[in-house]
Amino acid sequence: MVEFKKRENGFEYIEIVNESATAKIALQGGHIFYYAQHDKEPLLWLSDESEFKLGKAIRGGIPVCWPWFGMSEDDSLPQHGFARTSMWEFISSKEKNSKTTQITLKLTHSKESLSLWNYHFELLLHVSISDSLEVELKTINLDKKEFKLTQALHSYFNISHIKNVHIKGLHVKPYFDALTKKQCLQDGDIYFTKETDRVYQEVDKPIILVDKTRDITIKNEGSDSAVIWNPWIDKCKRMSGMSDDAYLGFVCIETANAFNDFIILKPQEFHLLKMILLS
Ligand code: TA6
Repeated sequence: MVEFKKRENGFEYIEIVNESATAKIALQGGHIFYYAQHDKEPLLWLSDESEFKLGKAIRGGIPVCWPWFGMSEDDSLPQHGFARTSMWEFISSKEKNSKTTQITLKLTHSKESLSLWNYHFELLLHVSISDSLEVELKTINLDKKEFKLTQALHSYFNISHIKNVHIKGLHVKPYFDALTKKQCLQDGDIYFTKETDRVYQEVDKPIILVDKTRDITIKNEGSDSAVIWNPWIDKCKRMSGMSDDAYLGFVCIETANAFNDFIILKPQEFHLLKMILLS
């Protein structure tokens, strides 16, 4: 079943229910903000203070950070780009079988986007909802000049408690610590005891979020970098759309092309960033 719905304030989203799972995708941002297999806890964390307001990114789910990750060279531009606050166009839905539904949304250049980033483009989001969640972001350069792209599927994962989790799969990977501004090398698994904001490079195998109650496996394609983030106590209090104790309930593991894992697309070239979530 695929239904077009609106929240009380008119915020539009698509609800998908099949034999495997339920998912919800907002037209603003092409933003998957809910995914849960039936009789399981939601895979994605969603803030109970998220406003679902036009022009403001939903806090939680999978924000699409595009066409730049983090701050642009021009720091007057919005952090993490403009895709996550733009209205996307619904293109198609296909119920492949009773357990799998495929949804496609599109964002393309506009007067507004050209004023922020002067390139013609097409951005396609392909989402496959089954007993896994597959998300593919296809960037096509429709311009006459090449452009540089950084991006991330900024996934917020729902956890039992921050003290119960650790991350496997990044041992001996180099990372930039955004807090100390230092280049470091990961030693062993990642545990959370303070604010953590790191961009890992040379990512070449699945990342596993180990929780008391389940493991979540993140498989990436078209990406050599991954961001690991938890705001911890003080930053959480400063974050919009988050309660003071929100840091206890989520970890961000972001499938990215960030920092020196940037992409250069020549005219008519395309890039595929793909993430498969299994739990
Ligand atoms: O991906 C980590 C990060 O860059 C953090 O530094 C923090 O800013 C987070 O993204 C959330 O950013 P947002 O713009 O969604 O508030």
